[in-house]
Amino acid sequence: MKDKLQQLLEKATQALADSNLIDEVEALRVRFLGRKGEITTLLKTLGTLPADQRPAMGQLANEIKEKLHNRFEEARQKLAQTARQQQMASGTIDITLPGRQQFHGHTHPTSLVIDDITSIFTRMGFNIARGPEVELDYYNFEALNIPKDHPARQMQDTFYVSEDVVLRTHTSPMQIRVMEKQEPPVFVIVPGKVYRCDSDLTHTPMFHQVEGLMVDTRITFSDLKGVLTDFLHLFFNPKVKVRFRPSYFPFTEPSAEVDIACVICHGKGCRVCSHTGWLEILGCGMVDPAVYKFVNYDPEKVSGFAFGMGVERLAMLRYGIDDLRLFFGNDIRFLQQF
Ligand code: 2U9
Repeated sequence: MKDKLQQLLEKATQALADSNLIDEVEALRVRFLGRKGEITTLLKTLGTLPADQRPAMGQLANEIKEKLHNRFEEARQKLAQTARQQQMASGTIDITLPGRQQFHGHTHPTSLVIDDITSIFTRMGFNIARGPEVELDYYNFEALNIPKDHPARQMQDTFYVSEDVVLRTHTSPMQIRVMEKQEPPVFVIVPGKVYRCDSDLTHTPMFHQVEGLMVDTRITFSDLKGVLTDFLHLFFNPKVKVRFRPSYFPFTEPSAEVDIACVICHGKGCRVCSHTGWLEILGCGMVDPAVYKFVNYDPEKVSGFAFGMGVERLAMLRYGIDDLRLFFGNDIRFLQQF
């Protein structure tokens, strides 16, 4: 066995000397030292030797294995170093090449506008509330004074999850949830995603809204006009003309829509304002007393106003974006501009 071990050592050393590729060295290591390698196989017969010879032979075998292991490692390192040197000398690594460019993310214009709106209202003293996008019919419609036969509930507008669960069509259900939990005064704004079964050039099935609610004793329509006029002056510019037009919503009475003088033509009339000189910006009104009944507020004691606005529309007017689809394309060339 001693002779066989010596022969294997010599055979392996010779083979190693003849190979000058890393892969060859690895193959040799497996051939001699691997689990089924020649030396390993020989050592398995150690048990057949007379007991008094086994310790000395075991020791010799270990010495030879270690010696070989070191030789393989040495050869591998030497070849790796030579390969590296050759690669550097042949210039395949160009250390003057600029590194890969890092792409930074950009805040989406929708988020920028939501941040701006919420910042204006929080500075006025409003709190921010967020809530579920999958809502009970009760919170999305019933408690907002939208009865079962109201047009806003028809299938073409609402994504129904089941008979009494919907994707919220506005963020208003969250204001109901806030009032259920809290006594007046309530100063809250609710930004978030809303869903409507509607899709064309100017409508997407999901869009963003910011809605607001101010309820306390003695809140009047003057408060509504003051807060919303201040908001529009802060969001667009301090000089922009604002007008209130009567309107109708099931959850507010009286209701109004608010226009600003067209930011493109400044009232002269253009394509963006359909030649009216005005742009519709938000809807609002005094909360209908019927709504207070659902949250156990006493309409004789409290009053308040609510408003809602579409974020994408505001972002289009602020940044002069003329195609709604750009908001949902995730094109980095578009997003990088904000
Ligand atoms: C409660 C009571 C009343 C929220 C309101 C509007 C008017 C409105 C639209 C603007 C453009 C929706 O995104 S849009 O299509 N919203 O016109 N929203 S009043 O009224 C409320 C909300 C909650 C409890």
